[in-house]
Amino acid sequence: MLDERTIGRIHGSKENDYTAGVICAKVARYSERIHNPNRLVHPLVRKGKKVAGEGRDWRDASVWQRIGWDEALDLVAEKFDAAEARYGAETVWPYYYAGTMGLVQRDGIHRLRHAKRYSGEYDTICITPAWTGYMAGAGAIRGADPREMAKSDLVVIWGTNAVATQVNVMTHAIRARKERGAKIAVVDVYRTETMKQADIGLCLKPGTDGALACAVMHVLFRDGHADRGYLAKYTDAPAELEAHLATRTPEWASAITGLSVAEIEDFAKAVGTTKRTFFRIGYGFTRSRNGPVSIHAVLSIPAVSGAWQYEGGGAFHSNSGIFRVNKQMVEGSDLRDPLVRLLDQSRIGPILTGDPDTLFGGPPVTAMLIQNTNPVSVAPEQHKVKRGFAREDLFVCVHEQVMTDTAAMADLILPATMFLEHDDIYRGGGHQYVMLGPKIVEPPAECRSNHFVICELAKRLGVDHPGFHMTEREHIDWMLKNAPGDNRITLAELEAARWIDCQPDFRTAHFLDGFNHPDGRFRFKPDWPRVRYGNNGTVGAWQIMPELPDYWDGAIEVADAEHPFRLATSPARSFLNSSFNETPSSRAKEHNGRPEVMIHPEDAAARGIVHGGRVRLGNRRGVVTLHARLFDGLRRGVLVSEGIWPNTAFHDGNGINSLTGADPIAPFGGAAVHDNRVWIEAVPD
Ligand SMILES: Nc1nc2c(c(=O)[nH]1)N[C@H]1C(S)=C(S)[C@@H](COP(=O)(O)OP(=O)(O)OC[C@H]3O[C@@H](n4cnc5c(=O)[nH]c(N)nc54)[C@H](O)[C@@H]3O)O[C@H]1N2
Ligand SMILES: Nc1nc2c(c(=O)[nH]1)N[C@H]1C(S)=C(S)[C@@H](COP(=O)(O)OP(=O)(O)OC[C@H]3O[C@@H](n4cnc5c(=O)[nH]c(N)nc54)[C@H](O)[C@@H]3O)O[C@H]1N2
Ligand SMILES: [Mo]
Repeated sequence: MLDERTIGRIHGSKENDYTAGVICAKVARYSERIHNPNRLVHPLVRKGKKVAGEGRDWRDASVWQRIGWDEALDLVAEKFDAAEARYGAETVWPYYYAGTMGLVQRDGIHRLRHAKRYSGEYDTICITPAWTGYMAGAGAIRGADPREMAKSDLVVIWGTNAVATQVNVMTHAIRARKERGAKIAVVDVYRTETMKQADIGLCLKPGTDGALACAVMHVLFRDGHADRGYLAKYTDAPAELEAHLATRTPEWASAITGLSVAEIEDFAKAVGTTKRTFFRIGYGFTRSRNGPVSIHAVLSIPAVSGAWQYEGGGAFHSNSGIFRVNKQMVEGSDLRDPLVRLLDQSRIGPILTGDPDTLFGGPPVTAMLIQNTNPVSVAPEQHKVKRGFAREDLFVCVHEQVMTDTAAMADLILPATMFLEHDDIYRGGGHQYVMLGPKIVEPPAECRSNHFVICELAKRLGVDHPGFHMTEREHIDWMLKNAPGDNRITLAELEAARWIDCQPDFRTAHFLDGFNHPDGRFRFKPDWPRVRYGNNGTVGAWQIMPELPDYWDGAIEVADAEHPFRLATSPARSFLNSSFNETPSSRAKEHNGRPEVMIHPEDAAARGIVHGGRVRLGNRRGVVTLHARLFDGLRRGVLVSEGIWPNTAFHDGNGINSLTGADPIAPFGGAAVHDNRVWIEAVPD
């Protein structure tokens, strides 16, 4: 902190034994984001009609007009009440996501939603496919202590580009290599920065992870590396699994994944002969139409090898299941009416364009409040999303920090605080700490917190709840004091400790007293429709899902004659989804400061595509124009475009999600953003 309004460089704390002083490339440059001259600092109301691609400059007086906070909040209340009077409360859809992961600022929007019986949001865009598949096997979203990676002899980083998205994984994996000579294996669809650091790099065809996992298990059974004692004690159907895997040979998997038989055999041998094998399982490979099946297949490997029994062995995906905080007050969940519809977050395009399947027979959405998310950029089927936001009969209030693609389509913009300008509490995802994120500096000009907006709107909309009268700090204290179990603490105690370690003991974390199902057994045969995660009534296609771990080919978009390529839209190292893509130095660090698509040089040559040349990608959902980057670190027939760039960074204003689909992933929904078949062609400059 330089003065009460200015921060200096952000550092990681060396005293935190998970992050160990390491901070990611994005947040290290946070001062540039917080003190960005283009930051939104005043409420703004739109003057004229909504035109896609316009309104990106908040100083543009032909589009935006400054208004006071009171007037702005009155306007929201007036529009929401008018919409409700016409169509009923479910016509209002408060829409949010995890731009901030603080529990007060992120989740307070639900208090207003429940108090008013506005439409609910079924959150599917990120974790749903992964958690469904993980839950199906283990019955809980937790695993071995992530710090144990440092005590492993083989760290398998599967479907995550940890160097970019979760850099602290590398700290522990590399410690294991230095201190114990551990090997690092990486499974991805291209040679990422993470794979470049690996001893074993497995570059497979997108969506084929289930086949690799099955072949590994085939070899474990075949070569006597399956732990039969463990299987008998801890799993549901080992004999059926073994019989089923008889045909899932390395040759079979080689034809599907594109990996050689030797690569598969060697990897399986390493897993089979290394008791302390730690599977660090990411999200990337679950963003496919067979994602839940694939992650369940991967999670089945340590249940066959018995790696869970050893320190430094087992699996970890997310620790979200270990934290004990009580969100009832902040979310106002006591006011929730279970009969109110839940609209699917990922299907915002079909929803706003009136697809009856997505509205559950209820009214159209005609009013929205948006906090912490940028759907015009990040949501699939972008053409529909844009058409929806262009509707003149839809009133949209966007509460934002910077001028995003979504804010540019709003009727009203409210300026938001950043995380160093408000108090909040955070739970880890990749680690085991609950942390306090106190306010450090004063916000600029007229920026206000999410909590302020929600409480002020409640007043104007005539609803009440104790949560609307509490400060952020009172909410944090309440969440901690009313936590379930006997680990209750106070805000003062958290403040003194700075972070609280919630990691369960070794036996619990490694499921040595049983997996979290009634019979205590890991499920090789999931009861898909009854998996206890994410089922909000949109159960689909479970009847045709494989019964046992498998490669589910019928689900994904396999290439065809018209669309000979498979496209993954992987993360950029310097952006966090669409956050930071407005920060000049973050943009400059990504390739040539412009969106690009990586293509194998032989595929490029066959199509007259040159390095740096302009290309068009397309499918039935849309067309995107960007630049080619020739790269031999991916397979022929595969394309990778890193980062969610602003739509305006593309030649024709169509962002990468113009190509992705909003059809739900079975069984409980999700966005298959890495599962796209496309064509590609060179465009004359
Ligand atoms: N720098 C940066 N960090 C981030 C984010 C970001 O956008 N940028 N996003 C944050 C968020 S919200 C999340 S949820 C996490 C997500 O972080 P991750 O768990 O890393 O998930 P993804 O970013 O979706 O993709 C990870 C990798 O999966 C690969 N992949 C795609 N399809 C397949 C496949 O079929 N098989 C295999 N094996 N791999 C595949 C991609 O190429 C990519 O390298 O990261 C968080 N951290
Ligand atoms: N093609 C493709 N699409 C993807 C993905 C992909 O890998 N490929 N990844 C998907 C994933 S995993 C996710 S999680 C989603 C995420 O997508 P989003 O939830 O939209 O996340 P961001 O794009 O980072 O945008 C969050 C916004 O919240 C704002 N914000 C941050 N803090 C606050 C705050 O305290 N108050 C307010 N009012 N605003 C705040 C930021 O300025 C930012 O504009 O995108 C998904 N879309
Ligand atoms: Mo995410």
